[in-house]
Amino acid sequence: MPPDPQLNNWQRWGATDEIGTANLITPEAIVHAARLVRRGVVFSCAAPLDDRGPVYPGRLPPKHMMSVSGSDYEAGQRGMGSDPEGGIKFADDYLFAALQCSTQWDALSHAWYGTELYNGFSQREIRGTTGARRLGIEKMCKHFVGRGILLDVVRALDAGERLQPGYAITAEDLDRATQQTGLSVESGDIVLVRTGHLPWFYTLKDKSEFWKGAPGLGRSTAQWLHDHGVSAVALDNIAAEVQPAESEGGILPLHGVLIRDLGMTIGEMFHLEELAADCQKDGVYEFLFVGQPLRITGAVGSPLNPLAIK
Ligand code: UVW
Repeated sequence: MPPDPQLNNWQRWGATDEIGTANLITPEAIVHAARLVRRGVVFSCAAPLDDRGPVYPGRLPPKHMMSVSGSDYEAGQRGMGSDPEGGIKFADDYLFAALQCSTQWDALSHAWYGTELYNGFSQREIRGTTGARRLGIEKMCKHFVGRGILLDVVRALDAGERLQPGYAITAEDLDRATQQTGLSVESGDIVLVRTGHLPWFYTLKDKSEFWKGAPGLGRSTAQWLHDHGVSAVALDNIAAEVQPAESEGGILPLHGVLIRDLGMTIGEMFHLEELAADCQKDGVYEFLFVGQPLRITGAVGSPLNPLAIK
């Protein structure tokens, strides 16, 4: 997809900006979002972070490992840090995981085309040794607290349990889903788009089915997200955008437009089922959204446990 000059945020927040559309979340927007908490109910939009979930081809599944467990004590070994006098005991563990696993944010240093990242930073800023010197995920450590809005495209299109693999969500679909909420998408909103695709993975016996395609954002949604001043967009699919890509788009072309051209952070593999069921029940599709990445220096992505609070 050739770059579209209408779809570009470079220099909008200055030459040194590293947070892109997160700038759209103003203090006023955060105060407004906090006031949306009425019932005190909290929804986790995280999929389980374990080796049973989907992993993008080419990445390893996350591996959680115990270094000190109850079994060690049963076997007569004393765990690291435990009390030699027989008091306190500790269990310890490790996680070996791609930072693009499970529910994740793609940092603004995760995807680009040509030789420049968002805001014109050189691809040389992403070092093989120390990671991203610019646009690392740690720059987002206090962003993505704001008003969340769920656009349930599955429901809006009356699509049953999920959108079909390969379905490209259009700007009109987003309008329809927005209409269904009775709200409008405002500048600074964090928009969660439900496809129903991720839950399907867990029901499949033959997981290869899952990799034949995915519903997701189509080309026309980039302009829509830009026009509405969306600060971040997250979906319950593998790569946010539709797969395979629409014609002549190359692979994952929206990553280039959203991340590199607009500086918009993308969320993938969000778990939206409980939140969607609740929104359908009480008719309230807006909430306080709290979704910080881990503050990993120089990382180009991060798993997270996003919360929707109503
Ligand atoms: C790739 O990085 C290829 O995809 P994603 O951003 O969906 O993890």
